[in-house]
Amino acid sequence: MNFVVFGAGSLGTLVGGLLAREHAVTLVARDPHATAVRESGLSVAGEFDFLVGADATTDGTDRRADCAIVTVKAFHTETAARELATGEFDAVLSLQNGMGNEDLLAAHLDCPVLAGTATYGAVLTEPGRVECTGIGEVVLGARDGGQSDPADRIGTAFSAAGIETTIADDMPRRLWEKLAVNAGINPTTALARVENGALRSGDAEEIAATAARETAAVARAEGVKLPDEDAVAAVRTVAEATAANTSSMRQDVEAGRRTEIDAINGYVVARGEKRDIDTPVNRTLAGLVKAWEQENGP
Ligand code: KPL
Repeated sequence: MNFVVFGAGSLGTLVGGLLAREHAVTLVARDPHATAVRESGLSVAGEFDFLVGADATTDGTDRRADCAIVTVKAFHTETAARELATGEFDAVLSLQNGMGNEDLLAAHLDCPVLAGTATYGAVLTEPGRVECTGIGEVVLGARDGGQSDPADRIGTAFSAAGIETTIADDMPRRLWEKLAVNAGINPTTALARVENGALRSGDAEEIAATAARETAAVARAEGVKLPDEDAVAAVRTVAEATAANTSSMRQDVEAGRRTEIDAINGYVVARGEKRDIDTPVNRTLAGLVKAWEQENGP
């Protein structure tokens, strides 16, 4: 199979590198990362240790592939969708944080758009080199739930490349569960400047768990069956599996970049308001990260 990865930051580069062991992969990335990959290959370190060949470009227009994987930040989905619309793909898979990305992509594209979640820990350490700081899993399927032939094909291709992959028929619930994980882990680790593993005990664990419980309450109000215990257990599992990881939001804060707070905790607060559900911990976390963005963000 051949893949194009749109938005080869930390996670996109890791997923692209793992897939390139078995499939033809093109990364759409920024320079100098794209040039380094094209000229010297992609080095995957940490939990893995290999160098693999992959194509890389800074131009996302007019691409063709069996599958385009979207890993851009949630606030760049619209731009990515417009670029994707100039190309040809059998299917597009979103592996992004936050909610609503798949609908936005589908509004611009003719091909099937699949939903996915990835819980791998990844850090881009230098151009052409990504470190895997926690082995997680990929879950993918039809964005509205149910069976999907493209999801089966892509899931099989991911598994063939050695990526732990589940093909799911309940993606709406899985997306809310991943939202609970991100709502608990991302702002907490970004504000406290700690690794994900620091959320396994103490008050920080309770803050993350409460953010996840609030997210589950909003999910249930939206008709998605996500018990509090499942949301909290998912946070614990990911904090454990990615204990040594610097979350994507902490990476953004440390690099002085805009964060995905609006698509994560901001989304929970907004949907909660619509459903008359109080989400004080999500509101506090979102407010603090927004305050940081206003002072320090781009
Ligand atoms: O999705 C992540 C992120 O950092 O954005 C997790 C899974 C929490 C890994 O850090």
